[in-house]
Amino acid sequence: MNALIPRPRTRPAPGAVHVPGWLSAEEQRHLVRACREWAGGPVPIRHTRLPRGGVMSVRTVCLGWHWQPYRYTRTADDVNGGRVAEFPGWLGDLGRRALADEYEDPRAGETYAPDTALVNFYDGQARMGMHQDKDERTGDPVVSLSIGDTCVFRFGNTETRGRPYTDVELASGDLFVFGGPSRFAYHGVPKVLPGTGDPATGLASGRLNITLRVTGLT
Ligand SMILES: O=C(O)CCC(=O)C(=O)O
Repeated sequence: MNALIPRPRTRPAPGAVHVPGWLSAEEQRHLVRACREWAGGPVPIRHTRLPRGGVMSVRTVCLGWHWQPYRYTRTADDVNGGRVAEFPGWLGDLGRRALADEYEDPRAGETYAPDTALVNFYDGQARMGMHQDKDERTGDPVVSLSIGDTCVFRFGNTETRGRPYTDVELASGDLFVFGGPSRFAYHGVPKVLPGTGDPATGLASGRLNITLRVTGLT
């Protein structure tokens, strides 16, 4: 990714927006430090087991609520039975700022109250298949932050895993928000481009993705 060539904001579908270079270098470093701490527990980062016996190539740790296919719980019964780390207030502030920027309206994020985050780590081989984020009980937007190696993010439609879809390169610092008519669109990560991240973020290799969501659970 050539940092000298500005990448424009795009809207791959109604309700979906990609904002390149949204996080500052310091925010990226701060998030990498925080992710490292979350990865250590109380519920450690793990490859999620799927009900049919498969194992995801991505490693995930959750905040606020623990996600396992296909539900949220307070305790990580598929890992160590522990309660996941609290969802920090500052991460909610970041989510509200993301929505305000997405809509280019300072008030747009005021009522956004994410209560869970899924922190995904991809090594160079990891992938994520096309899926919908639909275990939340609200239609509030998903805010997605990327750090480290660039990936190909496939953003599709709400009906099928197949076409039409748009492939978007998500680089370090990029923001992607999907809400409104795109909230339940299929999406996935078919490819990570190893060696494209900047080790100055604190991540020597691989890719971090953090998605903020509103579960609607109490
Ligand atoms: O890594 C990404 O950009 C997407 C992550 C994702 O789709 C998910 O956590 O559900």
